[in-house]
Amino acid sequence: MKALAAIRTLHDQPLPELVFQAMTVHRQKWDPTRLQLCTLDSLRTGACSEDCAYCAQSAHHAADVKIDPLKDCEAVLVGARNAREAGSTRYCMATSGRSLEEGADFDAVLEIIREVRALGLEACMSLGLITEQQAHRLKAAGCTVYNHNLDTSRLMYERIVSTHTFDERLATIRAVQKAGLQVCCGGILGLGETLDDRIHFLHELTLLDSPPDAIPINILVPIPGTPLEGMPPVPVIEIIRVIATARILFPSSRIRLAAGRSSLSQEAQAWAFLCGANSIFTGEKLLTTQGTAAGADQKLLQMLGMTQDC
Ligand code: DTB
Repeated sequence: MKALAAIRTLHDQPLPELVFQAMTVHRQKWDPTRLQLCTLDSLRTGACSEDCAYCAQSAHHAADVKIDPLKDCEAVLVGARNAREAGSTRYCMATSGRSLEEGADFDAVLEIIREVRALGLEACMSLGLITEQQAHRLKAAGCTVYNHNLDTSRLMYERIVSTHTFDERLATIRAVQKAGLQVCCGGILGLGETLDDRIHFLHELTLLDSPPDAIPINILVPIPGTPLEGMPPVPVIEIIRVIATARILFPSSRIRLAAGRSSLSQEAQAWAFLCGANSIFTGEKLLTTQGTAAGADQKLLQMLGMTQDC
C-alpha cells in the first residue's frame, strides 16, 4: 500500500521515467496490443435527485436531457446485440437516481441482466448506492461487475456533490465487494481538482479491500446547464500522468480511458494505451453525451496495430 507522498512522487517523475515504468508494469500483466471494448447503455435517464455538478441528468441542473423511464428489456437487447457485433465484450448499464429502489424496476433490471448475459456479454451495472443484499441479487442474476466511482478526492467530492457523501459511496463499494462482485471504480479529471486531489483519489483506491477490476478515468465533458459547463480542458500530459500512475499502482486492474475520450486526438489516445489504458467505451453514445463515430474505433485500432479482447 503506497502512502500519499509516494504516489505524488511517482506521479511527478520526469515523464520519460513515469511512462517507462508504466509501460514495463503494463506488459508484465497484460498484452499491450489488446484493448477491452465496453459499451454503455442508459437504462433510466434524467430526473436524478442527486446534484453531482458534472452530470447532465441531475434534476438540480438545467441541462437539456430527455427524461426516460426504465427501458424495456427488448430495447436494451437491441443495443446489446449491436454492441456485441461491434466487438464489445462488456455491456455497462446505468440508471439515473440515488439508488434503484426494490420493486418493479429492480426486478426488471434483474431480467435485463439475465438476458444480456445470455448474449454472452459481461454485464456491468451502475445503479447508484446499493446494499449488500441487493448486490447479492445482482450477482445471482449474472451481474459480474458493479460500477460505483469515487470520482475525485474526498475533499473535492464534497465540493461537487451535496446530496450524498463520499462515505456512502465507499459503503456501496464495500457492500459490492462483500457480495463477491467485482468493482469498477474510477474518477473524473477536469472538475477543478488540484494535482493533490488526483493523488488523494488514487490513494483512496489503494485503500479499498481489493483492487478494482476496472478503473475508468473519465475526462469531464462540460455540459451546458451544469455547474461545470465552463471548465477548461485537462492538459493531455496531466491525463497521461494519471493513467500511468494508476497503471503502476494497480497492475492487475483494467485502466479505462472512459468518457471524454472523443475529445482526445488519436495521438493522445495512443499515449494513453502505451501507458497502460487497456479498456475503452465504444459506441456512438455514452449515457447522455456523444461517444465515437461508428467505425472510428476500429480504424484507430487498425492504425495502431491493436486488437480488441474477444
Ligand atoms: C464511468 O466511469 N463512466 C461512465 C460509466 N462509468 C457509468 C459514465 C460516463 C458518462 C459520461 C457523460 C454522459 O454521457 O452522460
